[in-house]
Amino acid sequence: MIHNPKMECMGREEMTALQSERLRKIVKTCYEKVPFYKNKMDKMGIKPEDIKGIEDIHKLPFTTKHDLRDEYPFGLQATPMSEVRRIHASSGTTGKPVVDTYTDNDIANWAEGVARVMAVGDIGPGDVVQVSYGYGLFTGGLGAHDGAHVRGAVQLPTSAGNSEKQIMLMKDFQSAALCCTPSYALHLAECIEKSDQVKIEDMNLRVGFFGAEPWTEGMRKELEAKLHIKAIDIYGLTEMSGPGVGGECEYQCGTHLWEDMFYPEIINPDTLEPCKPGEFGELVFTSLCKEAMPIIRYRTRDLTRLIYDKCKCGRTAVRMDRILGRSDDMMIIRGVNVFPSQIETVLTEFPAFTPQYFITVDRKNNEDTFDLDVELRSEFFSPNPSKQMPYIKPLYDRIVSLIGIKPNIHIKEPGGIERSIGKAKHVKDLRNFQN
Ligand code: DLL
Repeated sequence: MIHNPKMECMGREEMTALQSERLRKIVKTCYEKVPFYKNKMDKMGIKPEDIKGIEDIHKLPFTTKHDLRDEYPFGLQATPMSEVRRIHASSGTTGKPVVDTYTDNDIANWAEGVARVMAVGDIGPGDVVQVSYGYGLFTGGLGAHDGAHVRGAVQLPTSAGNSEKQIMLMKDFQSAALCCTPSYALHLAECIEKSDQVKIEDMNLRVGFFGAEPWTEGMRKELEAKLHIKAIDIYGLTEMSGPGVGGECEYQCGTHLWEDMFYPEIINPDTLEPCKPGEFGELVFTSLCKEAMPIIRYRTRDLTRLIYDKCKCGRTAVRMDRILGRSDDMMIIRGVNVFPSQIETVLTEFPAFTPQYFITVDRKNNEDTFDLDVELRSEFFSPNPSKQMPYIKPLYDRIVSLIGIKPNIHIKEPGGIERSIGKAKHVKDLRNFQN
């Protein structure tokens, strides 16, 4: 079901005109109300009148996470606090959190973006939407909550954690949708499998809205098979309000971005020049409707590409490919670029392994070391190392051929790798003590 056919299926010309009108307005607001943008634009010799339409967007300055931290907490706010109704923040690994603030309209637009994704699962009145993203400063919980509200569904604010209770409520309240990180969804699926009290057949789940971290097609297959659902990818970031910047349609062939609200660009992260259509690069967003804290050309660090081909679902909103990883997640090991998601992709090719993994990178005798903890499923596990060898060898060969580095593989017992209730942590890099 399409939530907002007018916006989601708008013709390209009309969309460009709408984006242009919204861009002109947001640039004027930023210039007049946010000294940070006025200074940047003055330095570049750009005035709001120079921005005639969306085709001029490349004349505008970028905004980085670093800028947001420098302007902490409210330096980028364009409205007085009396118009702000909510504050969210995302905790980075270091330093001050990134803050976003919202007017009433901002909250309504944000909820609309999430509702568009939930409509893909036909979520509506009578459907219990179990929101197992964390509630709090993190945008996942309240974002999914408000989206379910717009769809007229029943909001079940379980928040993250307490898995046994999540499962009990999922069964007793007959939740139709589960919203959480894909890694937590997998953990819940494993708990259901192990449980003597509940079986997946007792559940009424039909769809999951999973996001907040990169995940793979293999992980999708696993979640769909274990939870008997359709697993839909939902994307977003705090700087652009939160979840619901875009989401997959029922064909699961890329994430439709809600271009009427968030204008996407793909740039080469080294040269900062636009990439050719279809080329992989860094995703950049301009929030076209945000009132409290509009952001121009935000460098997300997410690496992906845009797909402009027509989609079977009828939506014209541009699609983005799965997020390959974040440029700041990329590890360089013995000179080779490695993304954690590549390991997940390989693992899901091997039925004996769960998709759980943990990477430890270190440097010994001036050489990078790459240790990979993986988990065998209970039916394949044996504590006897010689019985593990037949599983290690093909996995090792596949990683070497695909990624080009030789891992030291360590087999853990089922459940031996720590599970997370929110975004999963997959890497410890001891070389610079930053991760
Ligand atoms: O993770 C918002 C969100 C909540 C999205 C719930 C989806 C569901 P942040 O904490 O600011 O916001 O983190 C944003 O998470 O730049 C991506 O690197 C990553 N991310 C979010 N969704 C996806 C996804 C929320 N579907 C950062 N696939 C983003 C891959 C994702 N990465």
